[in-house]
Amino acid sequence: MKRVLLPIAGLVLNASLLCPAKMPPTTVAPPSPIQPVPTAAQLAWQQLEYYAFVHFGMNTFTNHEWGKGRASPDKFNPASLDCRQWARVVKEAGMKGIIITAKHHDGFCLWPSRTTTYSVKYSKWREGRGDVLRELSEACREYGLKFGVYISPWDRNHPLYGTPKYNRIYEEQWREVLTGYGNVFEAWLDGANDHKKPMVYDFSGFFETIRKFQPGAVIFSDAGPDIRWVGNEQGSAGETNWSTRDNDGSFPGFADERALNTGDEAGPSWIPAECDVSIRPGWFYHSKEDNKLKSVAELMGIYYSSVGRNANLLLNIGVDRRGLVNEHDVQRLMEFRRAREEAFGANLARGRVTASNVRGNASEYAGDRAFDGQPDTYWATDDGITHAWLQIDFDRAARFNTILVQENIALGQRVKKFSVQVWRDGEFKNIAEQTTIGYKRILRFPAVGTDKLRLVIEDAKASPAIANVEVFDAP
Ligand code: FUL
Repeated sequence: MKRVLLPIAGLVLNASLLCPAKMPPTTVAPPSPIQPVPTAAQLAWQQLEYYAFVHFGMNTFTNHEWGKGRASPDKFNPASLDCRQWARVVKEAGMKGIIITAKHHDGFCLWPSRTTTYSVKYSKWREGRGDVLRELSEACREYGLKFGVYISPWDRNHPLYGTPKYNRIYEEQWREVLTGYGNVFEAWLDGANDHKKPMVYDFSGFFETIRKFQPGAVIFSDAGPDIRWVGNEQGSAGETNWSTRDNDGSFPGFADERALNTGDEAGPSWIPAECDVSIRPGWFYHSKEDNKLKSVAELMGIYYSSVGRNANLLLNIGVDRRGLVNEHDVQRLMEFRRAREEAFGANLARGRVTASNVRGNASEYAGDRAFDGQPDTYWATDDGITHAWLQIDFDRAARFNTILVQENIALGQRVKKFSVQVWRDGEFKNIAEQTTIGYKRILRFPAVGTDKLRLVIEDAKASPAIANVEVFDAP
């Protein structure tokens, strides 16, 4: 049999190669984007989905969360610091990058800054010649990870803190870090301030400085400008989560947490949400918390309420006094990775795809484009069609409890309301209903067995553009 089939297959292949122009080139224009849309940097950032936060510094050695900036620099002395171990662990955990506390509120700098006498340069560690940012940025490059930095504006050590001159010191710290260590994907800052010595921060000056030295980086704070805080430290984005935001009147340290959690449907700026949450009770490593790490079930819950709700997940992990990701954290990270692989390893969405409407009846916008595994192709409807369905008739009856849906956000976030229906007893029945989709939405529901599934777009700001649909039977 084989000998007969092979030449025939070869013939078919050759024939199709000889007449590649069978399909007429389409003249159907893509849907117009609805404003606002993400910048290239925001789009690339969103695709990272999951990356690590590392709180490491003087607090690691003094057992504090908010050091006062008075501990001797000599206290900072990681005996066996190995940033390549961090990178290896993070990579194996399926995370895409690392954001490090280059300076936390205590003011201690992990690089030999010229702006202060409170840094690695003044510690005994490696006779003052160590530079954590150097090692980490190099390790990230080696392992193909993104490198990001958090520099706290609040500085409890710097003598000029509280005076306008400190704003320039802080900008200089950003300049040093953003010009000394290669590409930085995310510049992270909060609005933390000293109540006894309040500081009037020049945030627009800070943002300008960051833009000047790393124009490709996204800037995170509770008020953007590029990425917004999600409004809590539990890793939970709103069920409704717009990447659009009305940012007027908010600045770092002063923003409405409820609005940050959901975004604003009519918001004029594209500022998607990031969920920062720690795998441990605290942000810095404390050995007494070694048995208090979040369980795999808790981490999965966090994943569903962050990545599964159109936000990125910035998970903080424990680097201990040796300068290594602690064993407890390593183990939990790997268990979490396996749990995600089990949940999302086998996409069951295989079958014949139809749609209630296809843009210009063109194959390039047909329903099957949402099932082809290509993030750049998508199902789209004609202009003005904001209620439409996409149906898959499974090759084999499927049993599932999870659906993953993605919009093509390069065209803006469009869907306002959608539902999931399955064919049962001769009709389509609703099994789930939600509001926004955005870059990624994952819905869970009690397991159903069926041979037909419909994704119904109930309402949208403009004709929907659905890039991907996957279906899972997650444990
Ligand atoms: C907050 C800080 O006050 C906490 O210590 C921690 O660094 C958290 C991620 O951000 O603003």
